[in-house]
Amino acid sequence: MARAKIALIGSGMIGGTLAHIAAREELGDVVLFDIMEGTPQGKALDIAEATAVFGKDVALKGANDYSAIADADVCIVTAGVPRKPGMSRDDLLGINLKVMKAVGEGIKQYAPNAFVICITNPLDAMVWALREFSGLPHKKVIGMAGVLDSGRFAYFLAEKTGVSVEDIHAWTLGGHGDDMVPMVRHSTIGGLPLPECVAQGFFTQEELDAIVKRTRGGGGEIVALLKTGSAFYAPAESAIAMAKSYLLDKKRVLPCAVYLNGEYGLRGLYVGVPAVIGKDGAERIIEFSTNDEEKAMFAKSVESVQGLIAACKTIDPSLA
Ligand code: A3D
Repeated sequence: MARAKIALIGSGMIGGTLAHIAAREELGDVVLFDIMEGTPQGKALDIAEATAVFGKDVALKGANDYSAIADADVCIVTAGVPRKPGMSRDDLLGINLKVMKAVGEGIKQYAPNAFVICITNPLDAMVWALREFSGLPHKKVIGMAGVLDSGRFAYFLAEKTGVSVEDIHAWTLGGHGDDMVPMVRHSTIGGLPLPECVAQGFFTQEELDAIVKRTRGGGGEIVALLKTGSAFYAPAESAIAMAKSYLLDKKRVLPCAVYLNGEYGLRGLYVGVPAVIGKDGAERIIEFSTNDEEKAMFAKSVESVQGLIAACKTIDPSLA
């Protein structure tokens, strides 16, 4: 059987890291694409040379022409610009929307059967626009944010309690903004919901509130430290987990930005919820029960996403 083909559209910090992980995990042959001449070729050659050291048989290639992504099984999109200190994700909308148009058209022409994972910010609006521009089925175009945000939440809980990250299941829903919704009641340490962890003395309510706040601002914390860009190791790992679930038909339940068609009482937009990822893409959406407080937080987060989609339609009337 032929090896899977993974196209990385955008070969910057996340794109390069994705290529490295995909090669090390022998997930498939990798094509790095970028508008910058030399960058994708250089990164592809560098990692290809490393395959001889880590002993994995995959081919890597760099390209500046969309024909190189032909018949890709998976496309992971990071093309665009990241945040710098002082910027919000929403400040990227105008410039990255134009990039999504070019990328969507490239995927439509050369890789219409691919499973597409968008990472470009502002995530929920960009994955919506990318789906519109590409015309691919909604189930085959999803956004990466929830795995990262939930990973940050789980890491902070592990750091606080000393419990293995493997035994912590944390969930964040909603849009990938600072008003994302960490689902405290549905997140568990060794199966114990977080409110019960407070009752059992793992941490105080104040400490839990501080972890929730830090999770919401997790992206900004890294931007402030790096100064020249945003997080890339954890975002790349998160997208690889999603790609792997698709390629190996693992049917993992992962929080992803997926297209809602009535679930959570919403229609016609992308927002972060738990979804089963398998060979058909986002195969099923899981609906968490929500109390009044969670409903209100989710609604606020969704409102921000709706505002960004409306802005996309104003900037590019073809989307209206
Ligand atoms: P960066 O290292 O700047 O890489 C972006 C790459 O895109 C650069 O190599 C550019 O040359 C390239 N590019 C620009 N325009 C085009 C185009 N039209 N076609 C093809 N390539 C193009 O950024 P990065 O890798 O750090 O981040 C990429 C994106 O991911 C940014 O928008 C970030 O904001 C976003 N991001 C999202 C998350 C989420 O959790 C959703 C996390 C971290 C970063």
